[in-house]
Amino acid sequence: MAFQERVFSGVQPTGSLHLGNYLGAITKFVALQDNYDCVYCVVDLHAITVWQDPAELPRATREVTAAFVACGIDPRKHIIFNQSQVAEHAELAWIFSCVARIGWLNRMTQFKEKAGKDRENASVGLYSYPTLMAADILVYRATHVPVGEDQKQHLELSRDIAQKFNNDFGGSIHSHGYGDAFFPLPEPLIQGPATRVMSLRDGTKKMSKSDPSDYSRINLTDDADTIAQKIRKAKTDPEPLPSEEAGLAQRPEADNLVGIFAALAGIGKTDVLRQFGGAQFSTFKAALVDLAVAKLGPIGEEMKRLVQDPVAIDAILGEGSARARALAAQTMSAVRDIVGFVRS
Ligand code: AQP
Repeated sequence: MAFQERVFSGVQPTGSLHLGNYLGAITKFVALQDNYDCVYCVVDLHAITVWQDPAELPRATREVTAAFVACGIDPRKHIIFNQSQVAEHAELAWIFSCVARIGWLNRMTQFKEKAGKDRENASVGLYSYPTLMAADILVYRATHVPVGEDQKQHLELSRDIAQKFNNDFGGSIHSHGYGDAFFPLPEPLIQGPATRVMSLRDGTKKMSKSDPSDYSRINLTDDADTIAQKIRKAKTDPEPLPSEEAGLAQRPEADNLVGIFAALAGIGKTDVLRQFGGAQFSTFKAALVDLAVAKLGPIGEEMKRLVQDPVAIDAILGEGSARARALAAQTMSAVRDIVGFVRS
């Protein structure tokens, strides 16, 4: 069955947005708006799978919204909203938690990493996070999902859930006139030279909001001096840059910085090495500082300007939520019939 093409993705309001979120996800969100109907969500229900200070969560939610707009997503053409304003996400997540198997969730590496050794003390929400993520996507029957490499496994689980729902309820889907399949199998869009941006302090670790060292990441709101300082201090090795991409193997920090340059410049790693092969890191880092400041500086400034006006940001979220709710309500109405819930 052919589904109407639609893009969905989300970002958690859990701290400062960084270069990894920008290159791995938000730049893709911006590019896709020309060719698709897009739904972009500030996933506050996901955020509370680990403790969030209620006094801080609204600020973080508005900051992610500001980042979406400052990076170039048009809230008039596409939907920007926060997840908790559309209750259908949680409703479908419950149904999906009855479709997904415990064995599937047991294989999720992100839960193992985030729960760490203290698994018994992790929230149930952190464990069932991927079923909510499947609901986020499928409540809009979205067909394409731009994410960073770290979300690949969760996306595969979303496809498995969609497939199992279609199989389990196949007869009912058919008898209610929805053809052979109600949910599309969403395609992950994980492309480009920076699908997994690594920490500036350790090229084997993902750049992450929760890393205790602020020097491990470039935040979208960092000023030019801070960006320059963080890049100058970024860990490297003593060799000059290679001329070929193969020379980056076994050099995770060099590979990461070249990937960041390539993604910011909109070129491939090969092109970067054509320009900088044989150069010392001091030369390359100086060029990377200029590029990063030129690209991120205006975004950070615009974000700071937008968050000054929380009423305007809340209006974007309110309007986006109303549009999202209308789409989600259609899906849930059909899902209730398919599952066999009585309406009276
Ligand atoms: N380092 C990264 N490189 C490329 N893409 C990344 N993403 C996150 N980190 C990188 C992508 O950004 C989108 C939004 O991520 P999120 O905020 O919803 O969740 P996350 O992946 O848990 O982000 P963090 O920074 O790693 O947070 P913590 O520290 O809380 O775990 C997603 O598409 C993600 O792939």
